[in-house]
Amino acid sequence: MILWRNALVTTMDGASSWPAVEDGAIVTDGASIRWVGALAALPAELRRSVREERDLGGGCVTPGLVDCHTHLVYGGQRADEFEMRLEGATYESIAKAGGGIASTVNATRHADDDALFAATAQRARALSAEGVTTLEIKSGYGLSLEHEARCLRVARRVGRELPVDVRATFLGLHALPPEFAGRADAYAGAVAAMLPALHAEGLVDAVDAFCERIAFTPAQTRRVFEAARSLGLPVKLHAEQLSDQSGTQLACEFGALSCDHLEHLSDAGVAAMARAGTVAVLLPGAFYFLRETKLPPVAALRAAGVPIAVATDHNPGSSPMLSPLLALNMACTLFRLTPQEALAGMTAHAARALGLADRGVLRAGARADFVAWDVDRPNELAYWIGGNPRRFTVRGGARLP
Ligand code: DI6
Ligand code: FE
Repeated sequence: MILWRNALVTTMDGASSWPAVEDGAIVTDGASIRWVGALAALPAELRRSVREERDLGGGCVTPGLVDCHTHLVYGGQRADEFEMRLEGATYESIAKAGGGIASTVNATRHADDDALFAATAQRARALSAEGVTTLEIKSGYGLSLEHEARCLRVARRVGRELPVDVRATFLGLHALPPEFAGRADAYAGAVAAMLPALHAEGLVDAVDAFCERIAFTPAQTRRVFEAARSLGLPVKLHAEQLSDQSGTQLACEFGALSCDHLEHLSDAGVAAMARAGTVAVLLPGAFYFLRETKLPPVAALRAAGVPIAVATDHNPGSSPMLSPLLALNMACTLFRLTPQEALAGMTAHAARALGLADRGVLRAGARADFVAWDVDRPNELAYWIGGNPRRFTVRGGARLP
């Protein structure tokens, strides 16, 4: 067993865990946490089993960050589209004119496996450099069985070759590929039909869809969700981002792990989430980058007791964000989350949004994933704009180089 000592330890395990255990310590046993608390309260018997002591450096320790919503696998980038938007084009008008997601699909299909992996790994390294230890990665820029499988294999390879745990999400219902132009219903059927093979190859941990007027209808989404349910796969949804489609209520009918974006969420949608125990994933990067003005209903979500998560939504079109700490800051400045809520949103609640009960908090029995930060108080993680105070990361009980 290893005793990690000399830090303010913020466990994120319940509301009273904020801000921190002064002079805190963590005892790890292999990949798991055996004990967390104030060093002075460490039971003598446990102390005797400690073989090694490590210094956390006197700053703050938090759970490893969980980025529960990213679109990390894609070819190319969309800086030209950013320029076009600055000249007056809108995200929706670009998408309708065949740019937007479609241009990334083209670049992704033309990138070879190694190039796709290299680009994705570089982005994953940026997230991990700011303390991310668990990462969700969606497909959604392949849009055919062959290319969606390639994207999901790249996601799995990131999990094997980089020091992050990856959850892979199939987002086949992201945009209409050119070969299905004008045939969205047929494409929804084709996406549902892709699932068994992807699942059989072990490439899918969850199924997502983009339910929006510029994307897919609730009926098309339902078709894919039914295919997911028949395979026992959990679902989540890009819901009410640009308009209210009541996709949230549909997703909650399927017991969705999370509904994400939610700027246009209605009271009925909030109530459905509360009933289903679905996590609300807020994505301030996309709100910021698209210069949205309609805020997600944070007060209503809070009042209903819906757990709120925060993620980068990294993608080339609406959130080219590679900083989880900046997402925390934006969740506070733009959405008025408290720093405690923001950090819970990228730890405990983000883990729940991925269906992972063994992480996101520091407690006995949880995975020993934590970050030592060079800050005095945990609220600083949501305070600084830029700069990276990460000192080191411990993942599965081992300090990363
Ligand atoms: N919502 C988004 O904001 C991203 N995907 C989605 O479903 C945008 C993806 C892109 O523009 O490439
Ligand atoms: Fe997204």
